[in-house]
Amino acid sequence: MALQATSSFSIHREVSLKDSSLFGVPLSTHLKVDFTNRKEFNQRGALKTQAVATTAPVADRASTDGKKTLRKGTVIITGASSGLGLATAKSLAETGKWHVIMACRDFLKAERAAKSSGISKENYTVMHLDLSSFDSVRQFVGNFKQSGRPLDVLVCNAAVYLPTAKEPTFTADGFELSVGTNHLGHFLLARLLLHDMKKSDYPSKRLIIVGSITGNTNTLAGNVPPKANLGDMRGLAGGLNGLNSSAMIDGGHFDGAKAYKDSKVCNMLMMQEFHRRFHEETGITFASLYPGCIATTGLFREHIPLFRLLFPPFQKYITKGYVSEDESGKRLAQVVSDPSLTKSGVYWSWNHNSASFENELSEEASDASKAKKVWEISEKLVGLA
Ligand code: NDP
Ligand code: PMR
Repeated sequence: MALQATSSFSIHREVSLKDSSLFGVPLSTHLKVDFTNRKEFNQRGALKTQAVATTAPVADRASTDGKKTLRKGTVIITGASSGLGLATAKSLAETGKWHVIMACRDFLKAERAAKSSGISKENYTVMHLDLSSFDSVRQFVGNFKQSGRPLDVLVCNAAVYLPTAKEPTFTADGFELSVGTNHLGHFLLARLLLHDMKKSDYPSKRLIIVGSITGNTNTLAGNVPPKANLGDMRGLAGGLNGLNSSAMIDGGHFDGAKAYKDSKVCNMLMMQEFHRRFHEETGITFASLYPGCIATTGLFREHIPLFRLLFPPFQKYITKGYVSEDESGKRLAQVVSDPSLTKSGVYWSWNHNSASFENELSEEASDASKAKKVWEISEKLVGLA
C-alpha cells in the first residue's frame, strides 16, 4: 500500500554566486502507547488484521480496508512547538498516517501549539527534550524507548539563532549554545536512536537533519557576512568552552550569527557522514533540506525589532525566497513521507513552483574529510568515544 501520493520532481538550481560582500553586514552584525509488543508487526511493516481487531487502537491504523494494513508511522520531530517543526507536525498528523512525537523543551508551549494548530490528540505525543543538555537528550531517548513505539523517522529540526549576542552562552555541558544545541545535541540524539530506526520494519526509515542556505557559501544568502567557515576546527576540538578554547568552531572571536551558520554546516555534513557510514548497512535514508526562507518564525526572536519588521517583506518582495510556515511544513513533511524522496545523502530544496530538487551543497558543506573530522571530534564531545 502506498503511503502517500507521489509528488512532482524536477531539477533546478539555486542562484549561485562565487563571492559577494554585497549589502555588507548592517543587520546581522552581530494514547497512551499501544505498541508494547512489536511482534504484532510482520517483517514488511504490515499489521495483521487479527491484531488490529484485538490490540491496536483505531487511531494507530492507517486503514482497515484490506487484509493487511500499513501501520501508522512514528516520527520524532525536535522543536515541534513552533515554526517549521510545528507546521510539519500538523501536515503529517492531518494525513492520519503518522503519530508525531513532539520532542520539545517547553512541554506546555508544545501542548498549546498542538491544540491551537488543530492536531488531534490521537496523532501526537509531547515528550520533553532539551537539546542543550546531554542528560536531557539521554533521558528523552530512555523515555522514548520505554514507550515501546517503533521509530520510523527522526527529524532534527530544533535550533537557536543568537545574532545579537555579544558574548557566548553555553549549554549545560559547557559548549557554545548554538553549536551545542543545533549540532551536538542532535548528533547525540541521532546516534542514540539510530539502532531503533534500524530495527524499524517501516517501508521507508529516514533521518532528516534540517540545513540551510545560509550555511552554503555557493549561494548569495550564504555570502552575507559573517560567512560560515569551520576552519581547521581547533575551537571544536578544544571543546567550544570559551575558556581554554574559543567558543567558535574555527577558533575565532565569538559571533552568534556565524556560530549558527557553522552549526548548519555541521548539520549538513553530519547528514552525509551518517549516509556514508550507515545507509548501506541500515537501509535508512539520510537527508537534509533548505525549506525556504520562513521569515516569520521564532528563529529571529533574538534579532533587533527592525530586522523582524523588515525581514519578511524583504524576503517576500525582494529576494522572493519567502515561504509560509504552512508551505515549509508541507515541504519537510514530503521529505519525511513522500515515496519519491527516498534517495539518501541528499540536500533537498524547492523551486518557485514548490517542486523539490536535489540541490548542491557548498564546497565546505560537502567536504568528506571535514565531515569525518566533525564526526570524530563530536563523538568525543558528546561522550560516545
Ligand atoms: P523556531 O524558532 O520557530 O523553531 C525552533 C524550535 O526549536 C522551537 O520549537 C524551539 O523551542 C526549539 N528549540 C530551541 N532550542 C531548543 C532546545 N534546547 N531543546 C529543544 N528544542 C529547542 O524556528 P524555525 O521553525 O525557523 O527553525 C526550525 C529549523 O529550520 C531550524 O533548524 C532552522 O535552522 C531551520 N531553518 C529555518 C529557516 C527560516 O527561515 N526560519 C530557514 C532555513 C532553515 P521553543 O518553542 O521552546 O523555543
Ligand atoms: Mg538573507 C536569494 C537571496 C536570499 C535568500 C534566499 C536569503 C535567505 N537571504 C538572501 C539574501 C540576503 N540576505 C541579502 C542580499 C542580504 C543583505 C541585505 C541578506 C541579509 C540577511 C540577514 C541580515 N539574511 C538573513 C539575515 C539573517 O539574520 C538571517 C540569517 O542569516 O539567519 C541565520 C537571514 C536569512 N536569509 C535567508 C534565510 C533563509 C535566512 C535565515 C534563516 C536561516 O538560514 O536559517
